[in-house]
Amino acid sequence: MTRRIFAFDEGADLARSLPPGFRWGVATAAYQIEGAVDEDGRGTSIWDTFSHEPGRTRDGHTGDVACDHYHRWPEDVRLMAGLGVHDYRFSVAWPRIQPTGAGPVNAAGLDFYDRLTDGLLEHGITPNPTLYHWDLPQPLEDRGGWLNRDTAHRFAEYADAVAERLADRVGMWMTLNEPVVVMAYGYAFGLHAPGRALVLDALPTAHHQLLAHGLAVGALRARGARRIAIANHYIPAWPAGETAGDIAAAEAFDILINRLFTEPILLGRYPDLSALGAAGALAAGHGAGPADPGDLPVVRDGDLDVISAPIDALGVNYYQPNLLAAAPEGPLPFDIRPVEGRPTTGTGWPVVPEALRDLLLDLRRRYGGALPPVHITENGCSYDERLDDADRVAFLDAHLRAVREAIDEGVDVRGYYVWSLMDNFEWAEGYHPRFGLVHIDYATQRRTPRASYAWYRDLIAAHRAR
Ligand code: IFM
Repeated sequence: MTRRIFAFDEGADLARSLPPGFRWGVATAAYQIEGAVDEDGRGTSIWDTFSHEPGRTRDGHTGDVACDHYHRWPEDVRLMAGLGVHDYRFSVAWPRIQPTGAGPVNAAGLDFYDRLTDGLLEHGITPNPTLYHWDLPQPLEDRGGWLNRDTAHRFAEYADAVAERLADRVGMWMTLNEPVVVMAYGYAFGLHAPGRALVLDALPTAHHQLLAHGLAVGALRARGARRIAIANHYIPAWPAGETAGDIAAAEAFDILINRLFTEPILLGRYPDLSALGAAGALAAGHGAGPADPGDLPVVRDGDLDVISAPIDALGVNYYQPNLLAAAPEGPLPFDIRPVEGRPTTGTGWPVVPEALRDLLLDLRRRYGGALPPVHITENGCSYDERLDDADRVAFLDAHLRAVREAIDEGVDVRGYYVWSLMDNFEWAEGYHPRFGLVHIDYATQRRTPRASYAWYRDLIAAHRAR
């Protein structure tokens, strides 16, 4: 018997209450679903390297085969068509397009995304690619990865190559997925590829990713891109208690995780990093990259103008809030504590839909007229339920209601993507967490829609019919 965490009513009233033009989608990412890591000239990415190193992922899982989407994409597109979604957010694997991260384009790699794009359009689904969802070509990492400013320029070149082929058919581009996770998990704490543990010395990776975003916006516009966004990860920061220390800890976390990747883009300036003890981290001599002389500042004249080039939408990925307590002795001024008293998902994450509403209201309050329309570019949950996933239905229903409340209070939210269409490779957790509307039997690659798939399909149909 599955436990329902919220009451829900099949979603009809929810569908009726969302604005008529609201767009429905599902999201995935290349390394998490494609497999075929050695096919058609694809180069090696940092996730190939990392997942093959002993002890890096749970049970040594890798993305070598994943959901075999590279071969089975027509079936996956049919599944999306069955849902009735308007939009599909997928990511393009940089190592398929430029196997070494620079230089000549691998036509076979582009051909794959070309076929996928046309296949989506034939089913009435708008292709919305993300250019970078964490699979950096390994040769670029060997030259410093996101610590190296040059990676931003290579990214713009890659963006240009993809846009040259696809820009006539793409609805909305997303430059980067969750640059904060790349900085924190990849370079500060070594939990993700490339496995560096630099703590605050990872901060230059924030600037270089933001610069890559800005340069890519220019490259995409030059190729006639219609709409451009970035998909940022937001974690509402809740103080663990009422002490000044806990409140300051939550503020420091908020700066590092949420504001650092939003303000340069929307306001053209960095938040004050002194609360992190990192006031000079983006100045001279802080890891501007192996190719750069160490006395050059990380942030150079004109960078913020590039980074703040106008975008058409802000992508918001939301999963859970964090509780922060003061940590006077630690390398960072906060400790992350568990949020108590809430139901949790299969990955143990607290289920807090109202934090999504509050986050959207905060974005509007904070950035006012500088906030472009918002798309919820990821929201979803992992549960162990095989097919009768009532908990996932309840989760999605509650989070969509929170989005609706934010819309009712005036936030311009235009669409929502469920993470994820199907179960997939959940990074360091391997295939254990299951986030899909569609269940994958990894032994046979059989796809089976869950109850949540039917619920989402009916919700979309009810909304489209209104
Ligand atoms: O699977 C990830 C995705 O790649 C990025 N956002 C969070 C998801 C769930 O952890």
